[in-house]
Amino acid sequence: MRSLLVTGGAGFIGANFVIYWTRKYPDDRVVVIDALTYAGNRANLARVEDHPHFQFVQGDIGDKELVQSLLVDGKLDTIVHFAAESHVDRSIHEPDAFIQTNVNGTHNLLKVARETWLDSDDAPATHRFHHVSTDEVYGTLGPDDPAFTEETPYAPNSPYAASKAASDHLVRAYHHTFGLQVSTSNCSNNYGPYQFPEKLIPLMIVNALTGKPLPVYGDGSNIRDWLYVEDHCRGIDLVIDRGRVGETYNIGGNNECANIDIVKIVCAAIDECFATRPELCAVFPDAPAAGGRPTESLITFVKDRLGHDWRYAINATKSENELDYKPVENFDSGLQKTLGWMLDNESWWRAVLDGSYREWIAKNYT
Ligand code: NAD
Ligand code: TDX
Repeated sequence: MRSLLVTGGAGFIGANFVIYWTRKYPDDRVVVIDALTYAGNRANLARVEDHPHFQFVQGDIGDKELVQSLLVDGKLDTIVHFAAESHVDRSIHEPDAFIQTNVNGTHNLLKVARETWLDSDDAPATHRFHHVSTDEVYGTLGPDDPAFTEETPYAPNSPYAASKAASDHLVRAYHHTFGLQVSTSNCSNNYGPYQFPEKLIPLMIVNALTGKPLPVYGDGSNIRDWLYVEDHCRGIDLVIDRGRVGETYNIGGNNECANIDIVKIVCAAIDECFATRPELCAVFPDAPAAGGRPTESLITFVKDRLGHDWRYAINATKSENELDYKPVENFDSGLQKTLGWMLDNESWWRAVLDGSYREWIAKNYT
């Protein structure tokens, strides 16, 4: 049995992970610490609020006393670290918060973990600090380059990627220097329920349903490797359970696709939903599909992202061989689940978009 501190558990992947973990390990304690930034949403955890071993704490991972009290008082033995500023475009406009949370925040967690788990007489028999990172630390690939392995040299290109790379190095250093029992996973682009609609797939779905342009950066040829969020959660579980301490594992979805093709697939899936569920026309009257027009008509090519990485691709052979990791979803099945969830949870994304979700939570969860 484990007692977990999940940082950033009210964000997209963190919330999916908490839902996954409490379902699979109902006897484990799960404490979430989340600062509830614009990307954090208590409503993402609604499904676990009544779980007997779940606790939510609003707070900053940079708050040393708070993190220390959670680890010590709760006798927690595992940290699963998701909390971060996570949107590349924001890191281009306002990088400071990325350094503060992703670098300094991670360092604060490592310091507290070291003091509590290595330097204290009261330490648990075993511990684990699992750090959730990204493929963006490896930089960008050309069309014929082999996919990123765990041995690919780091070459981060955006302030976001650089801040994640710095945090990965700190995690590695706390293992090498102090003996902290760490593991790191680097994964590709996630999609699925609860993703903040600033990222490509949920943004396209929301804009398509509300009749707004679908902004494709540059010529849309950039390639990403899409991973359904539950497959990512399963991968993290395997790393924590079976991964070797001090090691890094890549987690991918085996689904490379150009952005323009992803957007067209999303558009076609929406058209099909409206064709088979005519009641959607009244719910989303501004969607082109409600008027019988193709959703693709909303595609608009816009100015490219500064320093836009061209291609990411994950080689997950190490995780497959050592951990028996394999993604369950292909892009079609993952998109059906994601789109179905977005169609059924209009109130969630409308509340997130108009920033009124705090009032929405107060109304629904207190
Ligand atoms: P997200 O932006 O949806 O959620 C981040 C969460 O962290 C939010 O709930 C936010 O409130 C919280 N947070 C931010 N700053 C905090 C602080 N100082 N203290 C406490 N909580 C704070 O992000 P996500 O997409 O769920 O990503 C989770 C992790 O996975 C990140 O570390 C990210 O770098 C990594 N990752 C994400 C993807 C992806 O495709 N989304 C891919 C690879 C890796
Ligand atoms: O409106 C858009 N139009 C567009 O063409 C948006 C939001 C994105 N894009 C492009 C940029 C990227 O090539 O789509 C691709 C995906 O963009 P994002 O969803 O912003 O993801 P990306 O920049 O690839 O980073 C994501 O994957 C790695 C996550 O946001 C990171 O947190 C993760 O580490």
